[in-house]
Amino acid sequence: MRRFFVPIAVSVAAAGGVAGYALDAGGAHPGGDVLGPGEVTVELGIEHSRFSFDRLEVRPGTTVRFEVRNTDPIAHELIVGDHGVHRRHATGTEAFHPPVPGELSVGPHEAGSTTFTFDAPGTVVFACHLPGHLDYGMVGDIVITDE
Ligand SMILES: [Cu+2]
Repeated sequence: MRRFFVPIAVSVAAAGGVAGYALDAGGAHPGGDVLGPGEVTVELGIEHSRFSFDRLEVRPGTTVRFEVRNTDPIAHELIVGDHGVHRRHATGTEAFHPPVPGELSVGPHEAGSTTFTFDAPGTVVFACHLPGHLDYGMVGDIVITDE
């Protein structure tokens, strides 16, 4: 039996060189598209303590603006970065992360955005480090392609 991942809502708006991608629940990125380079906007939903996707592919030199919408009645966060960043947050006590690129706290039923630039090919992890959330599955990969 074959399984298909169908993004529920994918919209691409090319205006001034900025592409907007809306991703919805289902765990897939839109049709295997590789985003970038340049500035792109990605909608990242959080529902039932899950991110709306767990993998994103971008080209080197892509600045992603993550529009995070938390529809849960509890707080979450988005932390994007290398292993050192995640190690620090896994044991850290910072309550809020608005000012650092790639780090965002979102309260219950709140939305926010943060921007992160992906330059070198490789894999960058994004996760929520509130207690228990990563183990529950709030983690994913952003793959920077080698092209
Ligand atoms: Cu969380």
